[in-house]
Amino acid sequence: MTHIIFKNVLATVTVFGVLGYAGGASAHEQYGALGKAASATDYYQVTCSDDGNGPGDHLFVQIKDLAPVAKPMVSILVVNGLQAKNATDAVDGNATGSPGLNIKGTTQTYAVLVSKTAAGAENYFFDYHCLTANGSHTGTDIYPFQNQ
Ligand SMILES: [Ca+2]
Repeated sequence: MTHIIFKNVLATVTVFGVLGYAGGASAHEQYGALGKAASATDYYQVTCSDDGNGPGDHLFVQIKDLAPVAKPMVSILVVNGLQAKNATDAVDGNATGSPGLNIKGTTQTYAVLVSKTAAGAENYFFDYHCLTANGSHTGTDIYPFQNQ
């Protein structure tokens, strides 16, 4: 069982890697770990900029709960200005991530927080992409603020 799950995680990582390469853009993929405390929260800032494709209009994110398969469910929360959106990966250790989130920005700076529902260490992966109004990829940078 563990072997099968591990293979699924590897397959997923491979698919993301191929897509990132085919897109020709630098990888906008973040791996992280949350510690045992139920309150553990990782906090990133993502900034969008015009890299020649146009100014950022919205941020796309999607999170995946990676092995170990454990009780906590992992969620991602994105805040921009006065709005916030949240998504949770409902099934740990499978090939499917959370629903994708699109957050329209009133500024070019997004707070991205990863948390979980219970005590127990967890690993996760999320991808994040600044997109223009017509959906083109544009300048995207990430800064880790807090790693718990
Ligand atoms: Ca999953």
